[in-house]
Amino acid sequence: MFYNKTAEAKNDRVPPNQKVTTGFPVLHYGEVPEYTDLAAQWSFRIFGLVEEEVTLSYEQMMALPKGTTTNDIHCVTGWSKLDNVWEGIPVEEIVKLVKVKPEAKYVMLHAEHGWTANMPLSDFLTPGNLFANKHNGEELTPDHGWPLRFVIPHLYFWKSAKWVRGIEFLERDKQGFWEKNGYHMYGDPWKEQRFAWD
Ligand SMILES: Nc1nc2c(c(=O)[nH]1)N[C@H]1C(S)=C(S)[C@@H](COP(=O)(O)O)O[C@H]1N2
Ligand SMILES: [Mo]
Repeated sequence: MFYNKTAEAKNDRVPPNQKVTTGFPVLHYGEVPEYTDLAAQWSFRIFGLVEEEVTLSYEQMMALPKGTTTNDIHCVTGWSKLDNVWEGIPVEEIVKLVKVKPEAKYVMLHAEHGWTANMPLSDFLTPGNLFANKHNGEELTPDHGWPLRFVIPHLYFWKSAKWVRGIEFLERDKQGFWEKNGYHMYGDPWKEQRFAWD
């Protein structure tokens, strides 16, 4: 391969062919959801391969123990944003609420408007993943996923579902929204797993 290594490419915090930005680009398909009454319009469902499914209200969700995580965002379209601090509900606090069946090996995250993102169960359960309501000390803005978004630091940022509304446990991997549109099933930024054929 012949290409000029940029300053970023030599930096071990920035995966190949990514450029660091200091802004916070907004990227998604479809409309930003609007809520006027979260008690009436919002719930969070944990379902699929669980002994008993659970649905949480916004209030119940926010009453769960909180934690923080930091990440470097790597968007598949080529921008990276370093040193983000996220606050929210750690993945283990949510998974505690259900008994996941042993045959579950994958997770599908469900977001507003039917948007989805898939990942292996073991990646979903990685400590540091969380359901965030805050970024860098501020409540999320609607375009960045308010009231709640997932954050999975080790994969391309498209797996970090904004406006997340549910977790479905699955036996077999299934394509989520961007995966059906040609994105990679896994999405490791260090291996440049951008598209299905990468
Ligand atoms: N619900 C939903 N979540 C989504 C997306 C989307 O289209 N819908 N796009 C993903 C992509 S491709 C990226 S890069 C990030 C962008 O998050 P940001 O707008 O907060 O930067 O959200 C991810 N989560
Ligand atoms: Mo993205």
